[in-house]
Amino acid sequence: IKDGWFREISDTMWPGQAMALRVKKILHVEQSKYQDVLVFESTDYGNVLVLDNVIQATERDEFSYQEMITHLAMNSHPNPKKVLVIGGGDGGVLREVIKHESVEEAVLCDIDEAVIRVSKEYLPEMSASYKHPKVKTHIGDGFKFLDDYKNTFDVIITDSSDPEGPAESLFQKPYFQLLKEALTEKGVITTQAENIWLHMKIITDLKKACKEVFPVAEYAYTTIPTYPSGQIGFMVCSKDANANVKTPLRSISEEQEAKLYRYYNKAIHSASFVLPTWAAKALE
Ligand code: PUT
Repeated sequence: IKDGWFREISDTMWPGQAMALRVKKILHVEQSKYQDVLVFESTDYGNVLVLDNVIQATERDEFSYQEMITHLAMNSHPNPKKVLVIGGGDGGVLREVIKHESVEEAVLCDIDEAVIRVSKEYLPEMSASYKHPKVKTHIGDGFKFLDDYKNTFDVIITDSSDPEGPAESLFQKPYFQLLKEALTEKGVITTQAENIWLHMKIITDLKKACKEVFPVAEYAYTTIPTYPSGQIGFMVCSKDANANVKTPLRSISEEQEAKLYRYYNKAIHSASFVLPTWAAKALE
């Protein structure tokens, strides 16, 4: 933070560019066991969670990411009862998961208790989900956690930070193999899959790894002003070779959608898989 502005500078992940947010007040600074944790109040985007100098969530636009990463997976499964969230310590994905009445249990596994603790204090709308009776929380390594579960979860959502630091292994093939084994027969996953303008190499490697493990693996995306270049994607994969994840398998009325969601709807589910020509070619 310099001259009252937070600047998201990364010479490796987005060289030569940086999102900046004006700071009203610094709320929390901590070096946890795994990363630098910062929460500040911004002048225009509400409270902001930053890990290792990278914006993870702002109160103003988080719903775009949380809704899309969650409902693309949840609505691609016929009847999701047991759901696992890896990462996602701010609680926003959990909040979206428990909107689905079919859900009997939602488990969250995040490696860093500091993220959960500061989110409970400074991001109340996202972290309210931790109080829900269907929610269970586990602090630990997602990789190790998954190893203990076979044929257990209907949907697994990996809400990770970027592939530098604690989340690196969550972008590699052995992780997807573990996810597949932990899923039930028609299980579905979504995972954070980065930006088409900045990270095509990461995305092509990720898609290749997913395709080697899952019969269905597609890239979808959402728009979000405070992530680098305003766009972030997801890999949506299914264990069911006949699944068409581009069309929601389950849906609710438009009125119900408008009450429950601010970004997600049936039309945007399908539209989110439509890529600009150059990106579609790169991902072929
Ligand atoms: N949870 C997604 C974080 C992405 C940061 N660039």
